[in-house]
Amino acid sequence: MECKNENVKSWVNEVAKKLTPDSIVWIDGSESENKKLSQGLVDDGIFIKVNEKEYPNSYWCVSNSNDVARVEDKTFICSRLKGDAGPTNNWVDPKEMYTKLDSLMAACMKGRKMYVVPYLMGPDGSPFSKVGFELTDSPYVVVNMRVMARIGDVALKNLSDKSNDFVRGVHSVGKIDPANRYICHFPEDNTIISFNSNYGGNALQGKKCFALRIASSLAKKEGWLAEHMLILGITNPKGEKQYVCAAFPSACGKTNLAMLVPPVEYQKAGWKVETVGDDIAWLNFGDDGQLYAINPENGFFGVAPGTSDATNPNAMATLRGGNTIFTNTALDLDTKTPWWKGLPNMPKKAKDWLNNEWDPESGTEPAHPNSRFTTPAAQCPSISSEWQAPKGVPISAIIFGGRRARLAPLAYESKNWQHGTFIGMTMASERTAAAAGKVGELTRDPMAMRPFIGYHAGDYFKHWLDVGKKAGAKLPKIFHVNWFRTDDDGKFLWPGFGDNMRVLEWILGRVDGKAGSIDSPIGALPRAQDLNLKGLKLNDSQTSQLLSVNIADWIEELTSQDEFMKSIGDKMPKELWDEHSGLKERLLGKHKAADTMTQNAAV
Ligand code: OXD
Ligand code: MN
Repeated sequence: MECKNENVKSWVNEVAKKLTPDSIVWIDGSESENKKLSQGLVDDGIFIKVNEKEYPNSYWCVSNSNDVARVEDKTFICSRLKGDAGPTNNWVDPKEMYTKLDSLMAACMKGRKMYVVPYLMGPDGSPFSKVGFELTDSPYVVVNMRVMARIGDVALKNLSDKSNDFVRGVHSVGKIDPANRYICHFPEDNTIISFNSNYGGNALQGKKCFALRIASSLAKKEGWLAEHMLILGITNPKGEKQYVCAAFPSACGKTNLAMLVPPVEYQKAGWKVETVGDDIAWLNFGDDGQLYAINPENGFFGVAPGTSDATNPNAMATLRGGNTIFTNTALDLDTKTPWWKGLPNMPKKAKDWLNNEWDPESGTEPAHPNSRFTTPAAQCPSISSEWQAPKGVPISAIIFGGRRARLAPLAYESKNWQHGTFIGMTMASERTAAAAGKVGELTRDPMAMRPFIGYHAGDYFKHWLDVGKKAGAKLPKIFHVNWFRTDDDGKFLWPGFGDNMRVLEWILGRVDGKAGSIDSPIGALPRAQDLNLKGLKLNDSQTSQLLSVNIADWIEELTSQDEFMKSIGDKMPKELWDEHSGLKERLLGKHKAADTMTQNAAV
């Protein structure tokens, strides 16, 4: 299909004049084109085809040691006013950044092909889907974009010939020079330019750059929400199906929750869990006043370490469906299969993630901690029949979560949308050994969106409050969960994984008005009798610790919340300061009553 849109064609020519590629290749998204590009990567020594029986039509990719993750210090929101980018973003004046990039990127595609990748974020034919174009000199980006977005003809079909409503994206791997790496967003021009990185989160522009940063800014203007949330469908034994969205910072088990396998007793009783999305949700109001979510993506760019048949069989089955690209993993040379930490059978003979021969005696890890797979969502055994529904799926509950060893109870419910927004805004997680920095240190990550809010965070919180004020809105209930509470010996109290189903059941019970709870200063908590704990080996003390609020700890938490809220400045909405004061009053009231612990009444 030929692109007939003159706005697109003239922009492509303009970019080509500056970057001077040898040729321009329009991507159609076909199978034959994909084969040719993948074979080209094999011929160049960048891809190795892996074991066809284990992972059909799949490739292992050689990595670059300086290009393995998103680079927040090199990520910019270039709005005309600095105040529109706010305190959580790096900012440079757009004119200055365009000039800098023009000079840095001049003729950077000389000797290379420039691929024009038309892509669609969201299901074909959905009124909520949006079109983007990524002009890239990286065939790796093209084949990954084909998995993560709907590319080629389908995107052109969703853009009318005269439309100027598309995201303009330019990407060049340059020399993969970290000193001149830039991931730039120009929200007022719907433009993304990324240079000198080939890593997914920086280079596959449909994902974080468009579907979160640019989309969050569009969503504010247009009255919807673009969020870093998984989407899950849950069917109860009566056959009633409900959907929830959930936001978690990294290393909190988001992919596992998106592909949750319920405990056997739940399966026998008729419960069913389905995946709609694992990372991003676009939420729009339907005519009935409910929020409907679409997953703008077409695949999973999943974190491999810790993924195995034991922890996430649905993810493993998706990979075994084939058509997968493995990045930053090791390659077991005996089996010709990718390997990462958490898989059984440590390789005896392997290439490490940088394509070096790995010495099993060396004590080094052959796979990078940020090993990734890019795999088609349609292959996931738990994928929902509704995952491409053009109108999206109606959302009954929004769940925020974090990793808090002591503070947050297993689950609690907000009083209303404003209080729920406050709970999302104060989300935080403790650092694990997997990331650089001090273990246990608290990172504030509002709505799990801190690196992805494409404008001023204070305006983003205000937008959440405004969404809640929409006339006729039938809003989802908002909850907070914490799977990571530990006992005094540092052992996890909650089994997690499939057993998180028990908490989901309580959440849906609260939505339906059928499950009980007890009030606490932070929100409504489940009591032991409100949760199905059958079959779990929890003693009374463990249950009590999971389902209680330690007033003294929460009073300490207020100080850290206060610090974060002040860092947002004058744009922190008054309503959220009111919520903060309300929480303080409730906690101090309890404290004065010498009641240091709001205990689960049943224990
Ligand atoms: C991701 C991320 O890759 O959140 O999804 O960093
Ligand atoms: Mn993510």
